[in-house]
This record gives sequence, structure tokens and C-alpha cells, in this order.
Amino acid sequence: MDDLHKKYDTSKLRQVSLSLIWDERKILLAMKKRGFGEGLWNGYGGKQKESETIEETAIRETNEEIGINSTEIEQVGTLSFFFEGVPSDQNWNQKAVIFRINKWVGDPVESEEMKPKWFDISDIPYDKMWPDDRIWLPKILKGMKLECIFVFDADKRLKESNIKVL
Ligand code: 8DG
Repeated sequence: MDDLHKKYDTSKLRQVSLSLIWDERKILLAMKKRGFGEGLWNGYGGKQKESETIEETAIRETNEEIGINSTEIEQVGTLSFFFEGVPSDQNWNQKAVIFRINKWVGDPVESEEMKPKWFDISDIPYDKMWPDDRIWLPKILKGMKLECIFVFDADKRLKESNIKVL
């Protein structure tokens, strides 16, 4: 057990989904047009509803944000985010459960929330993504399954990280 996993309890975090489609050459990212992470390229996802499993959340959010119907998804990791110095009524702490979408129906389309775009695996726009993404995404793309903790300050600067390979 490392220090961050001892210091932060990830079991009570609210859950959000984060889904991605990729193959050996390209990855489908989407530009977040509003809300948390606006202006950044990311996977597609959002908050779990009380009545849903996290898989159901992933399928619903992907459909709402880029229009496709996911027919086969696979959990590939978790990202637990802790923000220090953020008032508790504005709680940004959450756990993103990452899914790879292996099969889907329909073509990705722009929605009010996101604009999808294919990128070459060798040309991922890390400068316009959350700062933790350059740490975990290359490993996920290589097929690793991960359990990660990221600690940010209130200005969304990454302070500490821990990556556990499962
Ligand atoms: P809503 O539509 O559910 O109301 O709210 P939202 O503003 O879209 O925010 P959200 O539900 O909290 O969704 C945030 C999404 O961003 C979710 O898919 C998880 C993902 N996400 C983070 N932090 C990070 C990060 O550091 N890197 C990446 N790649 N994704 C992140 O919350």
C-alpha cells in the first residue's frame, strides 16, 4: 500500500463514467463544449444516476454526448481525483471509471456538450487535455488496466499521482 492509497479513501467517491474508442492507429476523442473540463479534449462520460450501474451510465452518457449506441464495453481502469482547498459545497472529488467501447452502432456526431474527432495515436493533443491524461492514457492504450489517484490544487494543477497496474 503506497502513501496516497493510505491517505485518500477512494471507496466513497461519487462515480462518473469516462469512455473511449481506439484501435492500434487512432483514437476518438471529443471536445468538451461546456461544464467541468470545458475546452479540453477528453473521452465521453458523466455522472452516475442513482438508478444506474456505472456501465449503464457509460452507455447513456456516450449516447447523449456523441450519439452512438455502445453494444460492447469493457472496464479498463479507474481514476480517483482529489482537489485540495476547494470548498466542500463545491466538491469536485470524484472517481472516473474508464471504459473501452469495443463495439457500437451509429456514427459519432456533435452534440450540445461534445464535438467528436479522430486523432492519430501518435498525435494525441495532450497540451489541450487534463494534465493527468499524459500519465495514464499511454498505458491504457498499451492494454494495461490501472487504478490511479490524482491530487490537484484548487487551480486544477496536478500535485501528486499514483498509478497502480492491476
Ligand atoms: P453533467 O453533464 O454530468 O451534469 O456534468 P459535467 O459538467 O459534464 O461534468 P461531469 O459529469 O463531472 O463529467 C466530467 C467528465 O470528465 C467525466 O467523464 C470524468 C471526466 N474527467 C474528470 N477529470 C478528468 C481528468 O482529469 N481526465 C480526464 N480525461 N477526464 C476527466 O472529471
